[in-house]
Amino acid sequence: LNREAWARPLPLPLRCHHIAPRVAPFLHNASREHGRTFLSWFGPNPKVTFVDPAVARDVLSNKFGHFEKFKFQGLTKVISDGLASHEGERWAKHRRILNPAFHVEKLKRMLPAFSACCEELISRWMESVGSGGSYEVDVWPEMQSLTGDVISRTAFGSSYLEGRRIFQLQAEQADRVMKCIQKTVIPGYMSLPTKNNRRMKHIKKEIDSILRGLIDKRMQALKEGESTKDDLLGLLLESNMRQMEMAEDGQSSQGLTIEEVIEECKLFYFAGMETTSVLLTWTMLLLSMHPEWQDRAREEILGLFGKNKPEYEGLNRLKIVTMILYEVLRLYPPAVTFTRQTYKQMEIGGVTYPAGVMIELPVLLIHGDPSIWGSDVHDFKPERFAEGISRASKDPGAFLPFGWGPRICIGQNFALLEAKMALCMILQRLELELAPSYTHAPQSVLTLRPIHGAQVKLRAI
Ligand code: MNH
Repeated sequence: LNREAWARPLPLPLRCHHIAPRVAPFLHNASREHGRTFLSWFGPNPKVTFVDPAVARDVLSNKFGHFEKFKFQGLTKVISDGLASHEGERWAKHRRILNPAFHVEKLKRMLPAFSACCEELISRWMESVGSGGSYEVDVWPEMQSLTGDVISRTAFGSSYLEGRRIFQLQAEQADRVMKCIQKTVIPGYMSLPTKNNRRMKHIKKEIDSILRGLIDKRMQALKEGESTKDDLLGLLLESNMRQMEMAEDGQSSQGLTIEEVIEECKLFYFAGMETTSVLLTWTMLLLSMHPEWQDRAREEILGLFGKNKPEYEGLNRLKIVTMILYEVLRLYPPAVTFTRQTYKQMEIGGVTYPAGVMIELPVLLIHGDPSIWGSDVHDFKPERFAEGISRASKDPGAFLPFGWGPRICIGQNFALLEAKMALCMILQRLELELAPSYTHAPQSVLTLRPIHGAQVKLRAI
């Protein structure tokens, strides 16, 4: 793993977004040399990579239950052992409990919280900009605190402070796991008493205790007669109470244990902050690099809302902004690759694979395949989404930023709505320009991040 080489900045000017050679050099080179399907080794595991949207959909749909998520001892589970890492009945039960938290009606009711969080951020920026001036800022940490604020308020009805602390700790966990990624493949490595592992244990304890504090507060409010909030934490706790009643009656468990509730909270803090913040960051960067699209987006936004607060119906009518977000998700998918493993012997494309083979589906390469998207595949061209996702390429199912099938991202509508709200409110009041200090250095550290920051110059309009 040559992390230094990965982090080397790409040269400006940036009209071309061919980032695979830097973000995933191994995958990029292997697919050039060996084609759409190739075998490699991931620690002791054989891994087959398919740069093929049809195979990707097939594997992700998991029609015959042959695939599981790849069990990489400890990697994602360190950060959270929730919905995203469960299988079978247990997964189905958790997904059933959590789905209602993202129902359209719920999303509509979250809008005031979305706009309040954006307003706070933008007012702060406006102060720094001053009248007629400009303000240079790394928008990446700013977007992290925005999405952290949003998930804290909407899913947990809590203050931003807890979210911020949890985020810091989870980011450190992610860094530490990534730094010893090769060692963590060794069975049992995570339980050795190394300095790193001791720090990891300590972080876990602190996160758990913050979450227990949040949960206790909510439980206390319930006991004092406050009605259940129907946010994510409310649903989780309701399910926990069901669990306890059932256990008293000696029935089999229908709800979640308190440990499971805590793991789900961790997952939603992480998923809710990390992915959407990088989406918003790349969008701000790309709009700075492509001012013609920034102008078109602003024109649409001002046409629909003027300088008023965006409302739900209007946000759903945004066309240009949606096309831009899709194009950003195509070129800079926050999750660059999906992994599964065969659970039973299994045939893919005429080849039989035994159980235990790791399957890799690199979305980044699928999104960057000229035979699907055309020879302008590496250009930023939101117009390809003008007729919707299914008409954007030769293969109507080649756009997979949120995955596919039963395990498709549960938060995709939440994320898109949040991103639309934020973009509208930003572009209503500010002009974006790439700062001279910006260096283009996308790197995949769990998600696709701008590793040297996202310095943007803001100007009041
Ligand atoms: Mn999200 C699963 C991408 C925002 C919560 N998410 C996935 C998967 C992808 C993904 C890809 C499926 C991975 C796989 O099949 O291996 N998620 C995104 C992107 C964004 C995003 C690109 C934003 C942009 N995700 C969010 C938000 C939340 C969230 C916001 C929560 C508030 N995602 C999840 C959860 C899962 C998931 C939970 C696991 C679902 C499951 O396994 O059933």
